[in-house]
Amino acid sequence: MRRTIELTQTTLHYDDAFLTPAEADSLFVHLRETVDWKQEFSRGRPFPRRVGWYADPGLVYRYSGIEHRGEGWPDTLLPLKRRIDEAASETFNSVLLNLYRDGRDSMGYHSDNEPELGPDPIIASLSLGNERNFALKHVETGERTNLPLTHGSLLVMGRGCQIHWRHMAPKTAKPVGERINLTFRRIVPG
Ligand SMILES: O=C(O)CCC(=O)C(=O)O
Ligand SMILES: [Mn+2]
Repeated sequence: MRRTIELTQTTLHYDDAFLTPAEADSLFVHLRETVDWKQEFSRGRPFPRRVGWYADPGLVYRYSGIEHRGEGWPDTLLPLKRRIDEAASETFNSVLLNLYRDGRDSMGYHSDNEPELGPDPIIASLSLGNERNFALKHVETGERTNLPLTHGSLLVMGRGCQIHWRHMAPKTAKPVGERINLTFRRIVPG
């Protein structure tokens, strides 16, 4: 079911059945096996997750001192990207993939506000595998909200979200299996 979540200064769109269970299962297995999952570091410390990245050829994306260069899309991801473009009314040209191996893997509070994304990007987030909580906190008011992201779901963070909110994927003490998250982004070329 698709629902719209109105928050202070932004809107989220969440579809818990964006992919069928069978599509989600096979995409999880495919990505787990084919992505070149990398361990990245920030200031010598390993990020608690593994990372992959695809983008249109020639695009460059930098965060936390790391640089990614686009070399095109694998055949399996291009049709999916087009479906997500349509759902989010955006033309994405890159995707960051995160592999959370267990409940100790996580991502801390941040906004996706790198300059190459332009001033107010739309970000679409596809989740596969184990359900994990997604937490948001308003930058100015400190309001908080939580959303469990389930297998095959699509969350679209609308305009304003990267300006007024930060988000995270917290650690959990629960025994959870692997999760893969894909965030589709539009890098403004040039
Ligand atoms: O894993 C998630 O749900 C969030 C990922 C995220 O925020 C990011 O890759 O920037
Ligand atoms: Mn993010």
